[in-house]
Amino acid sequence: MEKEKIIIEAPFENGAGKRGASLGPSALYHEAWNLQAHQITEAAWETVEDFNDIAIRPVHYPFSKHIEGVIKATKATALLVEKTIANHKKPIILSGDHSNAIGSVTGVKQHFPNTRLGVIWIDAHLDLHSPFTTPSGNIHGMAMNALIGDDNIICQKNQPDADAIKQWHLLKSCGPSQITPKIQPRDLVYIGIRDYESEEIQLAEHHGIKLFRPEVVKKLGMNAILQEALNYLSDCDHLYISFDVDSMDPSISRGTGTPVDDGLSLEDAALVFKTLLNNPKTVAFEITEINPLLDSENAMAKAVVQLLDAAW
Ligand SMILES: [Mn+2]
Repeated sequence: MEKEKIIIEAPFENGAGKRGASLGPSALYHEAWNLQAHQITEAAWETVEDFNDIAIRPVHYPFSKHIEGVIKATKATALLVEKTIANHKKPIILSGDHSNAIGSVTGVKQHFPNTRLGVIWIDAHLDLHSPFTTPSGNIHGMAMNALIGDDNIICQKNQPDADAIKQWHLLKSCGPSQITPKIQPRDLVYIGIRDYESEEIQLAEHHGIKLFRPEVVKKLGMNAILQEALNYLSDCDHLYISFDVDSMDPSISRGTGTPVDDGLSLEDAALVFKTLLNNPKTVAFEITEINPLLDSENAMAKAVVQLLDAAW
């Protein structure tokens, strides 16, 4: 029998450079209500405490901005995700920015510390920067790096101070049993990648990480790509799926912090949801980076409601 789905709102957004992603989950709820997507509105919704800092104040760590908040949000999200899985439910995490994935994956690892966890990361970006390589200091671009736990010192450009490095190590080892790394690079598959810095792709190539760019998806078809990804991860006991809406083409909507041209189509995204949401190995499914402040007519949230409702 399929597990009951629980929606977890994780509103942290200070991992992004722009404001507004914390409103993504409520924008989605609003559209689910408008479109009478009852499976979504009638599901149980739980909310992680809001650790966003809305005050304009000096940034303590220029290469890991708002990491204090990221750590708090990571711990709180991990607890709720862990509890949900322990209750035999399947969490659908609607998160603000992509740094929340650190918390969700931490929660999954807390519950299954000794099993092999695979990740399918559908995104325009690799999110493989570390404080040592980041050009922006925004932690949403470091989420996967924190999970595989490779600082990429070979490509070091920045000189974070000792305190910043300590905070970064705290983030990577978050969770009561401080498991790090959370993910092995061989257990990771990217889909939709098309925008990254050289330090990130060097790290991905160094670890031989499997990745599918949109041209390949177009050529072989999303069905074949998803089957190949599942096949590649067939030795993993569980799967964590992270769907960043910027994996899709900006023609679908611009309602996200960092839209990138030539992305996945809505049909491709529908196949991702249909194939992976109810896959028996999927223990948690995250949807992230919906930013209604950057949108018009809430188009991105509408599109995501349709994707989620059709696959539910
Ligand atoms: Mn991302």
